[in-house]
Amino acid sequence: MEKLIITAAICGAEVTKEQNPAVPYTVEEIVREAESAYKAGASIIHLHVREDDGTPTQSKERFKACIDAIKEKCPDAIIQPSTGGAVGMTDLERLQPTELGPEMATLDCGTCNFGGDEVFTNTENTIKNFGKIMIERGVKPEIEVFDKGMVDYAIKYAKQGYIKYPMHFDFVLGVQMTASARDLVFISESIPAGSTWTVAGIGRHEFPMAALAITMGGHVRVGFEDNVYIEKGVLAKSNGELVEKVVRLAKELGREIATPAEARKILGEDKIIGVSAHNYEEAKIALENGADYLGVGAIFATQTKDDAQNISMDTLNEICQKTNLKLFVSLDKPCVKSDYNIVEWESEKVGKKRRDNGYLRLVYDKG
Ligand code: KMH
Ligand code: ZN
Repeated sequence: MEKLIITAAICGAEVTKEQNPAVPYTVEEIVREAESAYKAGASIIHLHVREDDGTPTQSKERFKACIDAIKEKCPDAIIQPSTGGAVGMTDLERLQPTELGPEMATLDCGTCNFGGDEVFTNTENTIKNFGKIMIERGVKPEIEVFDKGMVDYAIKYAKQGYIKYPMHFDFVLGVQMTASARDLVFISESIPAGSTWTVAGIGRHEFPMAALAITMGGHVRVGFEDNVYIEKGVLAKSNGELVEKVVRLAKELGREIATPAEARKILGEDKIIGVSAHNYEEAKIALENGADYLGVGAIFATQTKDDAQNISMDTLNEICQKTNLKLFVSLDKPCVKSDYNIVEWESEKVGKKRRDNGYLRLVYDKG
C-alpha cells in the first residue's frame, strides 16, 4: 500500500480558543502549530489564517506572513491554503491566497449547510471560476467534498476542463454527509480511477475515519479545524498530538508515513491516470489535462457495471482516430477490434484495483 499522507488542518475558521486554548490565531501561534504537526509526521498543512483577535481572514498579506514563517520551520512541507475561508466571505476575498502561487489550495465543490442558519455557498459558477483560476495559477486543488454530489460536480467540471487530473479529494464527513464506514466506502468508490483521497472526520469521527482510511489505502486529515479532542473529554495539547495519534494508528496497522517528498509523488503528475470518456470532446479534454489512458463504456451491454454508459462503435472509432492514444481501455470483450493488439496490463495503482472490481479486462495498444 502507498505510504500515508497526513494533512494537518491546524486552525480552521470557526474553532475558537474558548473550545481549546491551543487553537492558534497569531502568526507565531500558527507557526507553532504547523511545526508541531510537521514534526509529528504531517506532510501537508491545510491553512486558514486569523487576525490576532481570532477573526477569520483571507487577507493575502496575512497568508504570506504565515506561509513565509511556516516555511522557515517546515521547509519542505506542502502548504495548502483554504479558498473556503469562512461562511459569508465573497469569492474574491476567498481567492486571495491563490495569488501567492501556493503548491495546493482547497476547491470546495458544492454548497452545504454549516450549522444553524449558516450556509457555505459554492455555486456552480464559483466552482468553475475557482477551478479555472487555480489552473491558470498552477495550483493543485484539494477537492473538498461534504457529500457525494460534490464528487459528481468535480467529475463534471474535470470533464469540462476546469479541474485537472489526477484529482485529489478530501471527504469531509460529519458536517452534511454522515461519517459511517458505509459512507466512506461509498464516497471513496465514487471517484475516478487514478484519484487520491483523504478523509477528515469531524469531531468524534476523526480517529475512526482515520483508522478506516489507513486500512483502505486512503489518506488522513486531522487537526483543530476538525476536532479539538485527543480522546473523549480530553483536549488535545497541540495539532502535533493529534498527528502523533494517527502515526501510532498507522504503525499498529502496518502503514508507513509519507514524507513531504513522497506525498508530492503520490499526489503528483507521474502517476498513471485513467479517465472515463463517453465522446470525443471528453476524451480530448481528458488527454489535454494529463490522462494516460481512457476508459470508455462498453459497446455492448455489460453485466459487471450497473452505471456503465454504452457508446457506439462510431464514437469509439472517432475517439481512436482523433486522439493519439497509447493505451485504450475497454470494458468488455466484444469491443475487441482486429487492428488493436490486446495486451494484458497490470498497474499497481490503477489496474489492480479496477481489475479487482471486475471493471478492467483488457487493454488495447493502438501501436
Ligand atoms: N470554513 C469553511 C466554511 C476549506 O477550507 O476549503 C470552509 C472550509 C473549507 O474550511
Ligand atoms: Zn478548511
